[in-house]
Amino acid sequence: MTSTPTRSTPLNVGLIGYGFMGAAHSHAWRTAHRFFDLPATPVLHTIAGRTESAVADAAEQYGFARHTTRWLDLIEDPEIHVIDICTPGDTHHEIALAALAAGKHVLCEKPLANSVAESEEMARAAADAATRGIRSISGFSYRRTPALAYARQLEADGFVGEIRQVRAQYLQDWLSDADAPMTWRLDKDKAGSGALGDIGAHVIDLTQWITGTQIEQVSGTLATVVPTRPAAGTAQGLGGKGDASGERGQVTVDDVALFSARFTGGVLGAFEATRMAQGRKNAMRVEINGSKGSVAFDFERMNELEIYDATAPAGRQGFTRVLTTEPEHPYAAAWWPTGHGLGYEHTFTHEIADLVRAIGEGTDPSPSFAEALHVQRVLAAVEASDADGSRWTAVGPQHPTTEETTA
Ligand code: SOE
Repeated sequence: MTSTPTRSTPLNVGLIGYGFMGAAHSHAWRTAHRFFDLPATPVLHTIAGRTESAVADAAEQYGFARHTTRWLDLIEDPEIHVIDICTPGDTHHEIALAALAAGKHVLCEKPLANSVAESEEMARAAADAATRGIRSISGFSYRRTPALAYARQLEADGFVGEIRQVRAQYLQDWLSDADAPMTWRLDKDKAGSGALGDIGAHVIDLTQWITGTQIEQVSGTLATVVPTRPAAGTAQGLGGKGDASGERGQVTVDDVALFSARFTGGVLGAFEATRMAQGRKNAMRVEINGSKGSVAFDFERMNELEIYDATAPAGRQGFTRVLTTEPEHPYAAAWWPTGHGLGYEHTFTHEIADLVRAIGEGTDPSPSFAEALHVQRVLAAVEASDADGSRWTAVGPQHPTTEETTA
């Protein structure tokens, strides 16, 4: 897009990958401009995927006008303005560099890549592209959960006071069954790491974002609870059935990650990421304790934020359950009357609305690739700490914080 975009300006989207994230992002690209006043209208231009029959079905199901099995077609297509990367982490680096070099805006799913070195190169390329008006954002979509965006506002407004402690868990159970089959998320070459990078990355990003500080040191332990699994049969992203061969593949990533973190200023955080928490389906939990109060969130109750005001009269102190569906809460005014909650898919719609707005306004959206690079550094430090007997391990250089833009 060259001229100043207007609501009717088409923003042609090329999406790569048709799994769980491809579905969630496609829904968001179809929906964002219908609920938010945006400077352009996303157009589902082309979807790319490895298997002709599967990507043809996805194009039909998701609403893309075209499909291809060659992702470079999207990079080479002058009509496409945005590349949305919804593939496993081992492909992010190559696709993002090619897209940025071709002058395409980029949305890249998390984690940014499978290594610090790849992430550093992506962050450099994104910073350079930004000087040419090319926008990039990393897909830590949970920041756009109204309750979590509200928690960040409360923290920024001083509600919790001086931060005393951070506590974060991301609990899933889809791999508790030892016969749940192999998928790409269990292959280090594809995924980079297991629960640590897939779901631990979310709570690393969220706690840094909400507190406005960064993790400087970690001490971590990783475990692979189920070392082999039935070879992938119909296995998709988060489940499916193994094939009937009886073959079992080697799991090369962690099932459980536990780590302590020291934030800027010495605040300690306790982190847990696991796919073994039988009964916890998507319990992503963050609690920030401060000198004046606390905020606590559980994604399984995603329309609620628990707040504790330690400055309230002693007789009236206690956790309050705030239903974050009021017009005053971030993003909520775009949707339904008070009390009518939102879902997981809304976080992606908010993320894409903010990206489209940033492209139209010529600003850099957050989280940037630089912020995502710091998450990658934390992941690598946890792995290094685990390999070194869980010693405290320095994370490495900090990134310049960027102001959050929310709708
Ligand atoms: C699988 O653990 C997964 O799909 C993650 O990859 C997503 O980032 C998270 O939003 C839901 O769970």
